[in-house]
Amino acid sequence: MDRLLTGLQPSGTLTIGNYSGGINQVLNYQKNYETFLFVPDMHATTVTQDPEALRRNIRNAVAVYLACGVDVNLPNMHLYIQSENLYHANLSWILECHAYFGEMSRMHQFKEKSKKNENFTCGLYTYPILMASDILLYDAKYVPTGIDQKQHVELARNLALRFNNRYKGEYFVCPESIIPKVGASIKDLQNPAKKMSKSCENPKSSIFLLDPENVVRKKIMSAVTDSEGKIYYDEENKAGLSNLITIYSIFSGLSIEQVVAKFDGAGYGDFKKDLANLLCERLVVIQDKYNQIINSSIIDDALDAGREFTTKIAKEKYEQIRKAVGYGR
Ligand code: ATP
Ligand code: LTN
Repeated sequence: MDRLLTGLQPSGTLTIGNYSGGINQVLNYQKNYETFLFVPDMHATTVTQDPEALRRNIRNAVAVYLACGVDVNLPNMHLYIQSENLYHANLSWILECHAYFGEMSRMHQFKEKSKKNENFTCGLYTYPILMASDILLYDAKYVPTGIDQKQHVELARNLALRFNNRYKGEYFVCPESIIPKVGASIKDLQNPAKKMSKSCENPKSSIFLLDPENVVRKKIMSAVTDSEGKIYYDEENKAGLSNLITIYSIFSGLSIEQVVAKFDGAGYGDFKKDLANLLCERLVVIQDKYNQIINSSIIDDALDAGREFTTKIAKEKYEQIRKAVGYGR
């Protein structure tokens, strides 16, 4: 089985964007790949976090993965927390010493996030290297994410190739992105020029997987569209409506064309009501499961097993790399 690896930052409650780019892909692939699914808590601290809230968000994220259908009973599923395995940070340092300042300065997400706060941290700058370490430690071949992470996976590829060339060996597997054809970037409901994000300040912009039904309905009904009143897909000229069509497609399993055909001749109001019903139906099931799981031992049992398994693999890889570089005696 090839290895597939992904993680979602516990920087807040997960959104339907995170579902589309991250969780839904894991659900589609989990039976056919050896899956490494983790909570990148060290990534979350690239911006300021309240420790109690961070701890809550970590557990909450794991419960949401499971509630969505991630199956920890599969023998090929490994679920773990990044900071519980010290090798992620250790390998990251070695990779930092092989990454160039110039290439790091070109990272889109850093450029965007550093604009928000003039006191941004060095961690925000080097975080894609930690992400490369997360991937390369486990020889992951495939990395499913939304489109916003594609450039970071590209960096991981470059670092793998550079390291292999420099130390003349097949030390790292060169990873590939898997980006979904539909839903690679779910947009902000109030400003469809931006991607939906869990840490966005305007709560009307994002739908969280744990939002109550009435809140979901309100957010969908107040989502920005256009004044044409005709339902069809056009990302450029009808970004708001096209985003809602995309969300419908993801949660119904229908293609974009099928969604457009289904609502041919309908008004925006009716389409939005239907979309809200669809989302609520799916989210209620996730939330029921979430409530059953959040205080159960399933979470810790899965995380303990995941930590034990992945630490062994990471240690082996790290020792090999450390030796190649010439560290120690
Ligand atoms: P933050 O607001 O803290 O930056 P985020 O909501 O942007 O967080 P991440 O934790 O950075 O999300 O992303 C987790 C996964 O979800 C990644 O694979 C990312 O590509 C995907 N993802 C995030 N936002 C979207 C989106 N709007 N549409 C599709 N995929 C997304
Ligand atoms: N940077 C990612 C989260 C992340 C990740 C990873 C995703 C950390 N390490 C390794 C895939 C593979 C983000 O979503 N912001």
